[in-house]
Amino acid sequence: MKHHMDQDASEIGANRAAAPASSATGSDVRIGMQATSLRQAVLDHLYYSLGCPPIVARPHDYYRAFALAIRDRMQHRWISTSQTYFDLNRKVACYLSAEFLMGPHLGNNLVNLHLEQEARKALADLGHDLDTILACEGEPGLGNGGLGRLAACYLDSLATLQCPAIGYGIRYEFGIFEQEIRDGWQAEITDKWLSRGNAWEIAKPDVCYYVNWGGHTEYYRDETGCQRVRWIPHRVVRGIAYDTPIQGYSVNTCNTLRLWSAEAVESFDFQAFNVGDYYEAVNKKVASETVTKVLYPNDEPAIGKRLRLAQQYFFVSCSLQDMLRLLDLANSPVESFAERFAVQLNDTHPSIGVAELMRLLVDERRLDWDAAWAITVASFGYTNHTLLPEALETWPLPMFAELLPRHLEIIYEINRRFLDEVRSRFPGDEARVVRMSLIDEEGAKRVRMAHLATVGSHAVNGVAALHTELLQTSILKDFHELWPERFSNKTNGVTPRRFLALSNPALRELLDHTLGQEWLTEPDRLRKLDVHSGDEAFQRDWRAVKLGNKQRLASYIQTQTGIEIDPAWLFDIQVKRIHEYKRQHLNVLHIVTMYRRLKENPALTIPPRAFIFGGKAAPGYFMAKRIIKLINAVGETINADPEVNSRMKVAFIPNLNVKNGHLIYPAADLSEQISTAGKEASGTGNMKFMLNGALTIGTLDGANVEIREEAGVDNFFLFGLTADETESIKRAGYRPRDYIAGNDELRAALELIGTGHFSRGDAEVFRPLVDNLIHDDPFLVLADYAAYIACQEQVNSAWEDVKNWTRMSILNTAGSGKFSSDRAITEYCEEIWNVGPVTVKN
Ligand code: 26Q
Repeated sequence: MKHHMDQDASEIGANRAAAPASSATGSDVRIGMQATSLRQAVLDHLYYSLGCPPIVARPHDYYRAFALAIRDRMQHRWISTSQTYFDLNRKVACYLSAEFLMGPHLGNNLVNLHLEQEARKALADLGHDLDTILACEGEPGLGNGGLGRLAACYLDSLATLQCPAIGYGIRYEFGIFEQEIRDGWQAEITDKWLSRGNAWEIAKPDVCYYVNWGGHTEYYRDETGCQRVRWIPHRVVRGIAYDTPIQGYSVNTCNTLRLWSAEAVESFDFQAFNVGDYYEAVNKKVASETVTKVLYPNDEPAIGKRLRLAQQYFFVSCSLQDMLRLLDLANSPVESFAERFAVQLNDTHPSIGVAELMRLLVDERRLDWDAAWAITVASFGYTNHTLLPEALETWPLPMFAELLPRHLEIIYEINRRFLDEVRSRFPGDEARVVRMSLIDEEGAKRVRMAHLATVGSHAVNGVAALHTELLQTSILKDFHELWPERFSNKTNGVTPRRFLALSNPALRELLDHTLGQEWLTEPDRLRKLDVHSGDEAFQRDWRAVKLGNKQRLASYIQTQTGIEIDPAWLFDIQVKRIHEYKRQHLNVLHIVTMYRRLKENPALTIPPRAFIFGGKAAPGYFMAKRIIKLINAVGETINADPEVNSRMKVAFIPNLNVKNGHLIYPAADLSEQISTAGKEASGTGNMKFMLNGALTIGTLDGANVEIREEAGVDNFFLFGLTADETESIKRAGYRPRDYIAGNDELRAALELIGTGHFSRGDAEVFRPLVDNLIHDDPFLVLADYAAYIACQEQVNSAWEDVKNWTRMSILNTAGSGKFSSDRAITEYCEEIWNVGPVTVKN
């Protein structure tokens, strides 16, 4: 190790000052931060790691060799980070998440290591362009959307803030499907993200644990005569760790993302006396390994998916066993678990951990129940991400009993003790007991995972101020009344390294030049942009940056869809999962309204706009898939109509992911955040847009409320009902027809869609959508229509005043500091985890 320590060049940031190019010898090839060393490292990896002579190497080979070279440059930081945590016995934040939507690693690691310039030089020397090489990297799509991406941003911030942390999750063999658009419909393609290898991960076959399923439990007396429980499982699988380095920005800290992959335990080398046994063994092996095969592509639970429960238990059990092993390695008593680990549950998906930790402590480590429970509650924290009742996770009791018989017993015991507490606090209130029980006894019995997570955690949080408020007054009201001190808000955040520095290099440069580089770790400094917001020269620079980003996106859209968009137009963008509550169809109603106005009055002058969409629909979500078809159908009609297509166009960007997100967020003039108030827990795309200077048109929902406060209420286009108003309208009996009767434009727009104007006369294809709006409209699209249209007219007038628009754009970036994930993580560390920073020496 010694030779690593005295490498000056490996001091992060050292290469910012132009250092003399050193000759690439010895360890330099592994850790040297200059272009010459990098160049040699790429050549070595091409040859020795990939077996690829430079003469036949293609850009993707260069990408892989280059990625390996960059991983080498994190390796000693990675090892000394773990070593430092271990030596100092520091408390570690363990972020348990069924999803991590990391995005491409290479560019981000270059930013965090300050290696971009040297990398560019090294590749240029080899005849390659850095951007071309970056474009070769696919992304590990191990998440559906917001929740998985939040986990990734939090890992970035934890490392940057030098906080001891491990991300624990699942190494799905197939991530979220790739979306193609065929004839306007979504088609799903399997995501084979591992087919060309993964340069970032290191398999740790020695870090492995057994995970049991099924079978039954037995009661027995141990040597001391104490009654204990033994779980006799029906099946066992092994979880193998795959580690990925998470390099902090401008620090030595390099944390770990540890993902578990399932392997069969049944050995293959047994003497197969007859062929039947052999094939049976193969079948078992295949069955075991399906556990981590594929990510469920829904962002809400589908009922009764046994494999999903198996996935959750699998990764949670491996992770908790790993923590206990780390404790043992440090010779720390199991009683100190809660002083060494803060375990955060990213939604209820890992909440079986509450019962699993109890099982590990009581059955395996032989602690008494009360001691084990005190440790469990002190260790866990639970983050809720939804209020939608249909999105709350529950499991049918029979399935639970079959897969996890011991855990069900433990949950019953937790429940018995918990309900005793409820009864003693609220004597005689049996209705409350029924509401709060961990078991839903109404109809077919179910285990309520949100209740388990809440009872088993010392801290429960929502993800935006409004969401936390609603959490405490709706789905977790009873729990808030019982334990108000457990609840707090932690408004989400996003990492400015990936979502500004990496994806918007032109803006980064302007900010560096105007404010100095410190804004990237102290984003409150962005406030200093206020004083420049009216400055004409600065405004010109600001607009030039935005225009460049719009050109970049326009050419991407052109290659992906064939649709040509003029970068001078207003870019109005809505990208996110397709959901009725997110109301992409409200956006479509505005488009159709503008289309109609132009058709009726061709002389109408409106500022030209590009309406840009993107997002995946869950494969089984009928309405969402129709909304995609509707967007594409309306687009096809409008884009082909010379009477309107000089003033409006519509594009649907296929396969929204982190990678093309890099092109999208920086190019927006207008960010669409138009969910029904009270339904979007927070939103994080809204923050990515704001950071990049988009203005928001939005409802008072999720973090929009705080975005509006930080941007200044005059720099935000607000419309629509509030969460309270939405509720009272529903209570009073909402009748969407009344809104149609009162608004000719709305009626006409619905009619155009419903009669097949955008579907070559096919009146059937959008019938379900239109009927649903007319007769049911559960998300109050029609109730908010008029306000939305009026607000869009304000957007138009604001856009026409270029200087004022630019000023508002600048003020949005200026106010975005709060939405850095560094701020969010600091709050988690201080208020929930009690985890503090540790300096890792080089
Ligand atoms: C659960 C059980 C079975 C199968 C799938 C699921 C499942 C998977 C993913 C349930 C939910 C999700 C994802 C939810 C999600 O992304 N929620 C979003 O979280 C963001 C981060 O807090 C918020 O900003 C968004 O408002 C919220 O919708």
